[in-house]
Amino acid sequence: MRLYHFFRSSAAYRIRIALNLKGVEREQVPVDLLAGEQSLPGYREANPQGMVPALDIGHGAPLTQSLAILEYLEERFPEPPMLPRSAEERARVRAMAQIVVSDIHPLVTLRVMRQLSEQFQASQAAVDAWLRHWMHEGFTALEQMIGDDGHCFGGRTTLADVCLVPQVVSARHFGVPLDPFPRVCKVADLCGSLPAFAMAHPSRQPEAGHQ
Ligand SMILES: N[C@@H](CCC(=O)N[C@@H](CS)C(=O)NCC(=O)O)C(=O)O
Repeated sequence: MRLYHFFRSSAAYRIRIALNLKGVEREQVPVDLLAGEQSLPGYREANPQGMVPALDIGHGAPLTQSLAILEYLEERFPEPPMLPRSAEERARVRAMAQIVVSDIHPLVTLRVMRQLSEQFQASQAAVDAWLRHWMHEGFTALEQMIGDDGHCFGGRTTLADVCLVPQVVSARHFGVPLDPFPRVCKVADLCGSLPAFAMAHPSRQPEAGHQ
């Protein structure tokens, strides 16, 4: 498999974690988002949306959309599972994952920040406030939903942890205040220290030293 990623992309970080959890070997191909490589025609063949991640599975077009890729990995490599057994529990875990994937992350991506400043002349302070607002909204809901045992659900690693940890790492990178979210931080610290998560951290990617 070949993973197109950017070391600081939280969407790609989710896939690095899942591949590590499942013990899947892959080649990682960096796509420099700050240099605009995601928009080059060659890369759009891998991901027509011009985003990372994309996962080349050796046939057909590469898979895109991190949640679809995570579900694919779960189905293709069932052990260890990232989803609980019952339909109800799976729905609860997916709901938490989607707060991150669907409701926080799309509002705080690079292209949205750029659009705010370039098309709407938002100041850096305004863009920062926007980012803090949407992260705060999502983390407020998650703080209420997750347990206080260092995992989002059921005391074991799930898809929700795989999605939440990168978002907290991103929040810390951007200096978003996290004091109101002790449970969220506990998940980030406990899960983040597990080998599969730690090896996927942006600072552990080869490109990290060059940026
Ligand atoms: N919904 C997509 C979002 C992917 C996404 O937004 N990726 C970001 C990096 S975290 C990206 O490629 N951004 C490029 C840009 O904003 O120009 C997914 O989950 O895969």
